[in-house]
Amino acid sequence: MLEKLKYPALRDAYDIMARASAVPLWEIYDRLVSDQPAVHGAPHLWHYAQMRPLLMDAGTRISATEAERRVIALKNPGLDRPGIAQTLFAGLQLVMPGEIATAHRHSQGAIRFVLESTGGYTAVNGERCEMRRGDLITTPSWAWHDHENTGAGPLVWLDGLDVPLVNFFGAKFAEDHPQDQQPIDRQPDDSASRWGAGLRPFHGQHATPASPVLSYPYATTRAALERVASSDAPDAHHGWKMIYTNPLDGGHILPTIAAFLQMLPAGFRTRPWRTTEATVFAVVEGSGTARIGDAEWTFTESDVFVAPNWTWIALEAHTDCVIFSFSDRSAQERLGIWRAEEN
Ligand code: GTQ
Repeated sequence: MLEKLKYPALRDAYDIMARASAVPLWEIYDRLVSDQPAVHGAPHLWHYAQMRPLLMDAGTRISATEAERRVIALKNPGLDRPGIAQTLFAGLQLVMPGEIATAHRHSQGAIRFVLESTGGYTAVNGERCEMRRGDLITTPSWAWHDHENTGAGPLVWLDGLDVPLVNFFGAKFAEDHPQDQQPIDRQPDDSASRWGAGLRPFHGQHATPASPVLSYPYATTRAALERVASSDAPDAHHGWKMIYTNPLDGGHILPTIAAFLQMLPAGFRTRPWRTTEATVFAVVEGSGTARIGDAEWTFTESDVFVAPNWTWIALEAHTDCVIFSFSDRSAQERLGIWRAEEN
């Protein structure tokens, strides 16, 4: 615990403290309180062209039922736990044609961003949310969810979960549904109709802090972004960027996780910015260069990359780009600790 001591002459006192399960704060202060954040984990990019064959191979070797969730987790090479960042878990999930991933629920909240689909859905709280490329689906804490591929090709999406945060707090719970697939007792688009059409139910209240809208289809979000882009100049740090919102309060979609969609025109280079949140990016359309801290990669469609906390981010579009991202900003804002800096 105490290696290089500031006051080696006090070693004997520290040894006695240690036997009393105590530590001198003055020896460890800089590790606990510092003028700038420590960066957790490394910037990293996972090329979809490299990850897809690993997924498809897993698809021939283990069934979705055997695996329960056939997910290849994206592990940050700078962390010793299976997260993509200190606060976030991410993975690529595969469901093959005709397969289901059985119904369960857990206290960790999740989002799914669809990368490949010929038909399929995630069922959440009795509603089937269709999965098409670019669609965002939320599964809030403790919501029943199961997945099914109803198409002829592989169904692949990026999972984002607040697993490290929830587990850090010691609030990890899970249970299986008694049936493989939960009963469907709601129409498709039920949640969007009740909460996302500029209307809300006349009676009753939504009880949880997560958005009651479960699905944010790409057809809608892309069209919105495109319309904004046609009338506004791109922001120097973000291009055209919008935040997926909870219609109840205009806040983020989950109490822990925020999500964003941004467009960059061909040739555009963002100015650098950094924030205390860790962010995971997934490229929906186009190609370009990402500069994250000291790392630099070219990216193309379905590539995933992570920017750790307090690390400079700059994006350059080679062609017109649409980029999805999610982060722990929602949790940080609720705790009142979120900060950003622009260069
Ligand atoms: O689909 O329920 O990537 O429970 C990790 C844990 C996905 C899921 C993950 C999960 C799920």
